[in-house]
Amino acid sequence: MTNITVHGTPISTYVRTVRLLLEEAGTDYNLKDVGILNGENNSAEYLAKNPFGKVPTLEADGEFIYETAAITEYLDSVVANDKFSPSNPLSKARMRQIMAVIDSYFYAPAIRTIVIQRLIVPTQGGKTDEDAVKNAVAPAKTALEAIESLTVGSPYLLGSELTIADFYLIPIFFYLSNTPEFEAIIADTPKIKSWWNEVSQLPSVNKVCA
Ligand SMILES: N[C@@H](CCC(=O)N[C@@H](CS)C(=O)NCC(=O)O)C(=O)O
Repeated sequence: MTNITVHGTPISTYVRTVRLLLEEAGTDYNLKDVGILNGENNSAEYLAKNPFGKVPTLEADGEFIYETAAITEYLDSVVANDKFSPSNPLSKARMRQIMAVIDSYFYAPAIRTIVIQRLIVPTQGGKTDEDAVKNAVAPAKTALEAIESLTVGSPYLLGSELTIADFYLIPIFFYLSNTPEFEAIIADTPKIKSWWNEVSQLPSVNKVCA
């Protein structure tokens, strides 16, 4: 059995992506907190594991792996018998497209701007940058509509089975759904709307994200 430690703070969406896979696989793991609000992710000790100072980093039997796509695909093979990757080549390509769209086009407007400005900045004594939030809605909407066109959406993004694509989008939705911008962003994505109603009820989501 692989000995698994996830290095990263529990509030991180990408850490939650990895943990959702582990929870759904029913695998035991350790979570080693690495704070991103207090700069612990840029300590020499952590940079030795991940030179970019991003969380998560996976430690598996003494090997360190960073980048969530690499981590989740590795874990899927090692602990879940590839249960969370479609065997059909086209569906697998769709899964990878959704992961890449999230990384490249959705995460920045949705989390780095809207969620951070609306949910984090005020709790740290700052003031929400309303212009930045306003300007992030259109790119977030464009990215989500691209994801909508790649999904089956019932009950999960790629059909009857959970895949890594679901684990990528769920943690972002968990935060974004608590912002006033959410309704505008999902206004033209009916499949993703019903997907969210379904997946937000999963016990693993409650355990990892709530
Ligand atoms: N490309 C990385 C991105 C990970 C990432 O952006 N993690 C965020 C937390 S959700 C982080 O480490 N932020 C801290 C920082 O940028 O200083 C991956 O796929 O793992």
